[in-house]
Amino acid sequence: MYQAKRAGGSQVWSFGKEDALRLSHRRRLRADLESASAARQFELYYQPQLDLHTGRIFGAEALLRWNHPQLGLLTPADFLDVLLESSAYEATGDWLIRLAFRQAAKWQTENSIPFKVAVNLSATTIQNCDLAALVAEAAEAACVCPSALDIEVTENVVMSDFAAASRALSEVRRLGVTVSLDDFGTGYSSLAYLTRLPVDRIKIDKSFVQELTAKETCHRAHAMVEAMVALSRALGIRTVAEGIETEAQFALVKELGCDAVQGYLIGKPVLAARIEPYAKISFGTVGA
Ligand code: G
Ligand code: MN
Repeated sequence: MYQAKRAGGSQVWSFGKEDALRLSHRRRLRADLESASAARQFELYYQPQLDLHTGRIFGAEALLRWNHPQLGLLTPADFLDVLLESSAYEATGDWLIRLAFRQAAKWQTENSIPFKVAVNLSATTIQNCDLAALVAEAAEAACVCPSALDIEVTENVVMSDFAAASRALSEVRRLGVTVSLDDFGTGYSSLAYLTRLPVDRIKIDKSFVQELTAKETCHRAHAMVEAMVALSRALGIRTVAEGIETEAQFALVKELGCDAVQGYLIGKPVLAARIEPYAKISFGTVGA
């Protein structure tokens, strides 16, 4: 029934072998999630973010991974829908925010430079808790300034309750936290809300970056990225290009005026211990 509804409604869906497999896989993940946090199977991987004006790594995005004992390392794409329905503690913004601040504090102290950690928050976290109180308390506990945190939200998260999301995000921005709009251009992308939303950066989705270097789509993607950069600049918002995998993509987004980049070319998501050297090096030569 749900499958038929998802397909637009007013139609018939016959339940087959594949549906049974999909459902039993979901049921298994849901059951395994119950013990995953107690067993400390959740981990944060960090992917470096490079400032194109200074050539320095200024921070990293924290990405959730589930180290499943039988299925191996799972990314949110494999389990996020199940996780959002469950009460697994690690998935909550609370755990993410505290860990991000502790990690940022550690990097800042070791390297004596400002270093930001970005976290991806769900609609539930933004709407159902006192985000500003949580952020203030977690920053203090980690002995670090709230500005060490960047909160990434998708357009869909914002649009699910625009008023609640913009209120919560305005409050944390007053503390010094920055806000990034993730996967920009793939969700609702209403230009009207962009002017009203309290954001500091937009993250240009990796699909646009990939299209920049594909023959059939490069002209269209070029125009899209150029327009996103121009619009952001006019609104005082910075741009981060995601999913940079090649030198050609790096050169193009730099030429188009993006402020920062993230992607496999700069660095893959890695465990905290393996990202430490990034904080010390300058990327003046990448794409030069
Ligand atoms: O939704 P968001 O853009 O935050 O998704 C980040 C995901 O994209 C992560 O799971 C990460 O592993 C993946 N990712 C990061 N850099 C690259 C890249 O250069 N290319 C591709 N294809 N995926 C990437
Ligand atoms: Mn993100």
